[in-house]
Amino acid sequence: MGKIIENINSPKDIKKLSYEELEKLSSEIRGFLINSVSKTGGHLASNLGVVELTLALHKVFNSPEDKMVWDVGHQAYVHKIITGRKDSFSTLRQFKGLSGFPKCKESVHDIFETGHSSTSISVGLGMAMARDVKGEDHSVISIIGDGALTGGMAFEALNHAGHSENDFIVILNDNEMSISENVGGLSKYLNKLRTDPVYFKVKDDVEHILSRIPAIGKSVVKTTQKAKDTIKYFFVSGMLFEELGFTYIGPVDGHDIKELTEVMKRAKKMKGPIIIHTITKKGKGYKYAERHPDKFHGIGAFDLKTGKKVKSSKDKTYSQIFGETLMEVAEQNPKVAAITAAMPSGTGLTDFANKYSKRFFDVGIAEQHAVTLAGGLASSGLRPVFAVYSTFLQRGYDQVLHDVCLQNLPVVFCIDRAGIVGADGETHHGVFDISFLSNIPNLKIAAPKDGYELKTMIKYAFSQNSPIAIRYPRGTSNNLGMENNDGIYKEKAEVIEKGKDICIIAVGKMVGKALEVAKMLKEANIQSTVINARFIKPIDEDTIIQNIKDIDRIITLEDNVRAGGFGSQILDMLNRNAIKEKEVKIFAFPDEFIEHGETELLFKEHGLNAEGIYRQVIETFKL
Ligand SMILES: Cc1ncc(C[n+]2csc(CCOP(=O)(O)OP(=O)(O)O)c2C)c(N)n1
Repeated sequence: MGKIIENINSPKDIKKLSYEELEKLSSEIRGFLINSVSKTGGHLASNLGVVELTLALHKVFNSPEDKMVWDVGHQAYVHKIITGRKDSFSTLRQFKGLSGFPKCKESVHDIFETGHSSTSISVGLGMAMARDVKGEDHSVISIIGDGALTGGMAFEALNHAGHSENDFIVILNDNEMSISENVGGLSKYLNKLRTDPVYFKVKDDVEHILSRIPAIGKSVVKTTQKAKDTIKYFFVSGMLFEELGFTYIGPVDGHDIKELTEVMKRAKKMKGPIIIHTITKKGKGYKYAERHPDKFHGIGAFDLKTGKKVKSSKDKTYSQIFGETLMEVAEQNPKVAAITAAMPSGTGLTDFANKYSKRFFDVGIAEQHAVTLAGGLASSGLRPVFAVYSTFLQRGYDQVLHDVCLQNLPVVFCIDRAGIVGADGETHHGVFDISFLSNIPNLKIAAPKDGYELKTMIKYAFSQNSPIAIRYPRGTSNNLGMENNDGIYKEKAEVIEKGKDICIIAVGKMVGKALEVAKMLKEANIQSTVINARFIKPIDEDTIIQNIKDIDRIITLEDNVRAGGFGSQILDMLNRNAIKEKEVKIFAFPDEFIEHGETELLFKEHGLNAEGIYRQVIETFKL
């Protein structure tokens, strides 16, 4: 017998299948996912956990008329497989290939774009409200994980939705995991719902339940006894979601397609906001992912048989260097505390969390809270560092400004994954932080050219008594071999090479590229001055002005967008200092969202690789 998956090209193909066939399809999809992601890399564990859930959704609801909104969107692979994209999976997360997140341009079944967490309830409620304003008739279902539910936006939306009259379904996919183990009071509460027998008690108030089901309500109430047998999920008075105004259904076994389907069918007919609490296992069906769901949350290509990563570099990542340096700093200073928003391992904080558990705070996916918490800690004499990916700090912008910088509090922001991040794409590139942080008074911003410099910058940061951000990229640190970093404590730029024809001023990772460009120029008999800015704020004006005095051509290199970036600040510096008659060319990412793909490829695509920069320098300056 052929495989069922081979004939699945649209949600219509799911509807015809029996429960037994759907179960068989679930295991085929798991096989497909494991095999495919082992080659391309991707978010494996989360997707293995939602196979039955996604099949049940597409069996009961009619996408795209009914709207399915995936939170974060990293778990939408099964949805992609079912909605006609199975054959593109070999291109997953590659340049011009299938995105790892919902993308409207890919399919009519992807109805809202995501990548950052905790947005789905707001989006879904908005869609339900729009439907009702327009007098349309369809379902809206938001699918949110227990990790994503720790985000403030999700609470704000629950609070609003619970008191709206709109029919709207939230499916809570509870696997007890964020990337790492989930944290917080809500997580404990969900655990109680899952395991405490009190909550399993069948409430006698069947009439109440049934009255919420229009059309069939009254007649079924008459056969209460029968209904008691068929309706297994009941409202528990006094429980959180009910108090908020939701009808709670659960907990439901998220791997039992029949059970899921029945519950969804019922929810589809019910009025008002409904929350279905499903219990799933992250990584289900692949033993390595079940054992280490955190490692298989997002993984590069791996060996199917051993579960081991195919590419593993011996060089240290910037995150590791951050983690190690923080251990040194924390050992000497008991006031140093570390905060993460659900990313302890990604940001390099695992050792700190183990050794200094009292001064380590995982706040859940709550970047806004994390920043203000840091403000509170700092105002009370601790020395907090918030280690966060650049893209997720976007969530905490006002908090950085209002709760930290306004009061000049000594919070260290270690901004990981700054610049281009590669396969996660548009929603994850950290190409805005220079722009959105540079305009905040009191905040200093530094960017190391390599891992060695990062180490010194972290130590310098803790010697300051004001807020400071250090931005560094994803991946391994390319130690450039210049190990005299004394200038960092004086906030000085570093002049690496001196030449008369052109001055290259670069920040962070781009210093490596500046050196490559300088080498290529030298081969063409063009001599470069190369300056590693080190500080984006305050810019070391003295060093830069001194070194551009006799050079007419300047280029700036950054892995940030052009608007409000480092280059525009150099122009501003020239303007403020009334320095005229210099020809300046800014190399930065354009005013557009950068798609997904391998990092170096994206640099090349935007003319920001060494060859591209060299070529444009020759053209621009007619050298
Ligand atoms: C604002 C924001 N912060 C952090 C992340 C990184 N992140 C991606 S998925 C995830 C965990 C999500 O957990 P959950 O919602 O339970 O989904 P699961 O993967 O367990 O299915 C985190 C922290 C993010 N996407 N968005």
